[in-house]
Amino acid sequence: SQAPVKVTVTGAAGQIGYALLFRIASGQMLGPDTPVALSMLEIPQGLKAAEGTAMELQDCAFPLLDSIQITDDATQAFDGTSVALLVGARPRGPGMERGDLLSANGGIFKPQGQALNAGAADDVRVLVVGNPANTNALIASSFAPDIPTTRFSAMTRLDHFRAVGQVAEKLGVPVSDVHKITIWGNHSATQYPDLFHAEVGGRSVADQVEQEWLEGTFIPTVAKRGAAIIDARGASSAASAANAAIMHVNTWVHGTPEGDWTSAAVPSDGSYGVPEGIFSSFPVTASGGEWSIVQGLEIDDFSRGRIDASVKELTEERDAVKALGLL
Ligand code: NAX
Repeated sequence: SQAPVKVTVTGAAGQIGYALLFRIASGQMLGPDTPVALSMLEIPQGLKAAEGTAMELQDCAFPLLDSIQITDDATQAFDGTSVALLVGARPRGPGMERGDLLSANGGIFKPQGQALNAGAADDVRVLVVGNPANTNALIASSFAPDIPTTRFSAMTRLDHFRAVGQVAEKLGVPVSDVHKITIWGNHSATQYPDLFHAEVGGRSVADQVEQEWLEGTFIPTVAKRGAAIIDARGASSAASAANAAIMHVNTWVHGTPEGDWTSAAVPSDGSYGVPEGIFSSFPVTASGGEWSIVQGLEIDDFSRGRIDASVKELTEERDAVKALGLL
């Protein structure tokens, strides 16, 4: 049978980590034929809770779970890893300015990038979930010069699924009928969920909904969904975020279905006027373990303005981390 694949989860004792680890260990991420050697990276205060989660993982007796490592040492955690899920991040505290937030996260994603560079497996794939996810991916990848930049991506799949859910509800169709949804830009409130290229029943979704719903309800509902969940649940999205991470890696490894695409924040190659090098969300397909940005979509003025606004935020974040010496 296949050799175990090392999968590293950072922030393993957090709430997304708790929802994520059991699904990885059960085979839902890499498939039913791939044994997993799990590594859980935490800060020292998180280690005890991580041990508790590891006890529960053991108590599931997952046939695919080969081993569990728990550590607060990034070098150990990333040594030989093939899939790294960077979930642990510094949340914005009260009164914290954006510069402070970027700087605090630079203090996490710089050493993690360096540790990945030093020890990750040749086939490593890195997904950044921890916010600000796009810019954290940029920082980590810039400190991992020996790993191709395209092996890093940041998560907008949750935003993508949120958009799918809203469209399915609006049109009264199953989610499986909704295709070619795109999230453009930053995983933040400026993100642009695009319905002009989305299809239901072979027809543009934008043609099947009122412009007023699209602009006044759909876009803000998707962009502010995270805040609505916090308001209702008293805690931020966790199981849905973990699901999106599982599906992101699953798609990256196993590919997108013929005739459809998904959304992920990948390093821009200049496509659609997005400055090269920044991690921006695009319509993407995956094949052979590589993302490709879907080319040739027509972008009308409405979409252009929305994409540009979100990309502007990303270039500002890039410039801010550059000024902090993090690039
Ligand atoms: P929690 O606060 O529950 O967990 C974070 C965990 O990370 C904690 O256990 C903490 O000890 C650990 N940690 C902090 N610094 C670390 C480091 N240097 N190395 C290892 N572990 C470290 O947060 P949770 O709800 O799990 O969210 C995690 C991150 O995901 C946050 O940054 C959050 O903003 C982000 N999200 C991103 C989403 C996306 O779509 N890209 C959606 C969901 C989520 O909001």
